[in-house]
Amino acid sequence: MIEHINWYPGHMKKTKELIQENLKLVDVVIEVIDARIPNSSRNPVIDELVKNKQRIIILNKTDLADGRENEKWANHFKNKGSNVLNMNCMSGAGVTQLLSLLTTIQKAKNEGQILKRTLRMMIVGVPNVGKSSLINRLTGRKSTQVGDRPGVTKGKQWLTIQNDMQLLDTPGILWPKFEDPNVGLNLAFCGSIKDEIMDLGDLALELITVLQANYGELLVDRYKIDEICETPLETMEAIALKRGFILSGKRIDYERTARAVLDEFRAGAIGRITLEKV
Ligand SMILES: Nc1nc2c(ncn2[C@@H]2O[C@H](COP(=O)(O)OP(=O)(O)O)[C@@H](O)[C@H]2O)c(=O)[nH]1
Ligand SMILES: [Mg+2]
Repeated sequence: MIEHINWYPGHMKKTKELIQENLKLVDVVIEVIDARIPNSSRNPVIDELVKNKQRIIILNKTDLADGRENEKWANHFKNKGSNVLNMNCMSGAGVTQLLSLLTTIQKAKNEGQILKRTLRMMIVGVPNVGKSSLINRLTGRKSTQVGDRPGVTKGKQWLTIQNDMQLLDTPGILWPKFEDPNVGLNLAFCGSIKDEIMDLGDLALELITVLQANYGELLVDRYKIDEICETPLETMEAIALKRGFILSGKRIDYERTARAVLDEFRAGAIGRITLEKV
């Protein structure tokens, strides 16, 4: 299903150039990824794009992901030599740590300099990982629209975070990886790919397949089903029956069931789930 999606390869070159333009202006790149899918939500050419810049990886939406897996992922990135911080933009947990890391970086940058220079940064990431939410957290303003907007604006504005620290107002929207169908599915589960271009029933079935293999008890608890069924389709039907998602003629309303499972997964209502293990 997902292989047939036309990702926006036509815009890729353009996006890359736009981000590169903006990157020239900053000292630090803050790369936001989704803690539920830390691998799939990384841009494949981010390393090449960022090259010599200092980078901080933000593992966001940690409230929706498995706590133990959050720690494992953070250690994984640390071991690879990256600055990494766990974040929850809904509660603000992690923001203080980010500010103190930025202060450390700023001090190092100005070490031995007569003129103290402003530390400038930019937030980048694939759609829906929480870039705008993080900008709002850092600036304490509601100026950045939360929700998806493509591209990087030309009329740049610098928002002051604190003394001699500035943030580019618009996040750099990176394209997701697209070569691996599993990556596509993960991004779709987490809402980084528009639902309109997929069959929701198929998508929910794929999600149930992953959930029942790894988080079966959570599904049983959430939907009060007796047990995980042999096939994901049967599990989906059991969920539909429990919820009363039945159409006239006693037909199962697959679409409504699919919508419910996807919405509830995305909202964290099924539980704290990490889809990608280290
Ligand atoms: N649960 C949870 N939701 C978040 C978090 N950060 C952002 N969101 C939500 O994720 C959605 C996308 O956020 P947004 O900031 O617009 O992402 P962007 O596309 O990367 O700019 C919004 O509904 C946010 O409220 C987080 O840490 N936890
Ligand atoms: Mg945004």
